[in-house]
Formats: sequence, structure tokens, C-alpha cells
Amino acid sequence: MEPAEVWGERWAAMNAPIARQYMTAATRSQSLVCLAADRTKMSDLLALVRSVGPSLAALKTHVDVVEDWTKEGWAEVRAAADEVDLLLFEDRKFADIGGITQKQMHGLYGVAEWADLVTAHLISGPDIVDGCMAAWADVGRDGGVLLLAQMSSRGNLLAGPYSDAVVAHGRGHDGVVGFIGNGSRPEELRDLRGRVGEGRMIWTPGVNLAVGDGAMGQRYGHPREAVLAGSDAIIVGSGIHKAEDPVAAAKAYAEASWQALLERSGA
Ligand code: 5BU
Repeated sequence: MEPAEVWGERWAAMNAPIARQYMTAATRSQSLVCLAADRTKMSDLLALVRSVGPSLAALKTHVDVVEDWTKEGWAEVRAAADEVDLLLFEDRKFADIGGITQKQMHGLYGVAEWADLVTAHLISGPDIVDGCMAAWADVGRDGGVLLLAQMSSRGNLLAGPYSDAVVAHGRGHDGVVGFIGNGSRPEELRDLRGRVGEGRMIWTPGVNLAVGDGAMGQRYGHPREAVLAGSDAIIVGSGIHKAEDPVAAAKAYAEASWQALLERSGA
């Protein structure tokens, strides 16, 4: 199948290379799964990525939770992602002024050198996106920002006029390839898709085949519902890495998300 066929209007409306790379990888692996590889040891993280890689469309990290992080070890994570052509997404949730964000994109972890996508809050104002883009330009790489328009956690404050302003700004900035939406509440997601339109992606955490409440205020919705409501990438952590058989679990999430995309597009 060709990406244009399954992604329909999203493909036509989005020609940013990063977005096209994601949609192509998802079509090839028949999966909309972005693995939240929340492992705290380098060897565990690498083993996980290598084992489930073929069922993924993207890989998400929290580099600062890895206890034995090294630059050399991280190059292996990047290589494992490249092997199956996955975008590497650092869920850093930047929130500072633009100039500091640019520095944070470098710093100890050198995020700009290996991440294709990062998350940012717009709470400090629109220059944060320019800070991220400037950092990628510093190292001669392309990258894209996913702005947090919603969150999956209980009691979060990303709603109403604030969320509206995030979407309004992000829709007009070339560096913003998409938004984070709440995968646990299809009705909120549908509303977000209405505000975003077709020209940006929506990636959704808070997704699990077992719907309900998770640990510490996390909430889960079903991957099929999230995709039908307008999600382009389901972010799944514990549903895969805490499963008895992560490989089988990753395949199940891939299947559920892909079938929902086919249903959504009528392909
Ligand atoms: P889980 O194990 O599937 O619950 O992991 C979810 C991941 O998505 C985890 O890495 C969170 O940091 C991330 N996340 C989230 O859960 N909710 C949000 O609103 C955002 C990110 Br933004």
C-alpha cells in the first residue's frame, strides 16, 4: 500500500520531510505505534527496541531517566532506530524561554544531535519552537516539534483557551509538525482534531488495550478509538514493555492501530 492511500488528506496536507518519513515508516510496518521505551538501563532499553522494532513506527525516549547513559551507548539506540527507519522522539517537554531551550537541546545529552522530534509546552510563549529549530540548525539537522495541546494525566491544565492558543500558534509555525493529544478521551481528541485540521499530526499517549486508570493519575483509552478520533500515532509504554511478551504485545498494538487507520481512511 502507498502512504498517500492510507493517510489520505493528512499525506496531501503535510509535506514536511519529518511527517512524510513517519507516515512512510508507519505504512511500511503497518503500525502506528510509537514505543515509549521507558527503561532505566541502557542494555534493557536497547534489547527492548531491538526486539519490538519491526512492529513500530517511531521510538520515544526520556533520555534523563536512563541511569547508566553514555554517549556511545546512545549511538547504539540511534542505530537501532535507523535500522528499521524509525524517527527518534525525545519527550523532553521543554518549557523555558527560547534561548535556554536552544541550550538545553545541546547540553549534556546533545538532544539536537540525535532526536528527530521533541515535545514542548507553549506556556513560555512561541519562541520556544524557534529555540528548538535553532538548535537543530546549529548541528545541521532537521527536526520537528510536537506541542502539548492536551495531556493524558488526570487533572492536567491543558484545556480551554490555553489549548486553543497552542493549536492556533502551532498551525502557523513550520517547525511544529504536530500536537500531543489525549489518547484516553476520544471525545477530547475528536475536538482537538477539529481545531487542528488536516495539516498537522496528532500523537497520543494514554493508550492501552486495557482501558481504564493507570498508575499515578495516568488514564488509558483504546488504540482503535484514539485512531478513529484522529490520532496519527499511538504512544504506548507499559502496554508493551510491561507485557509478559513484549513482541506479541507490540504486534497486537500495531494490528489494532493499523486496522483503525484503514477503517478511518476507507482504504
Ligand atoms: P505508559 O506506560 O503507556 O503510560 O507511558 C506513557 C508515556 O507517554 C510516558 O513516557 C509518558 O511520559 C508519556 N506521556 C504521557 O503519558 N502523557 C502525556 O500527556 C504526555 C506524555 Br505529553
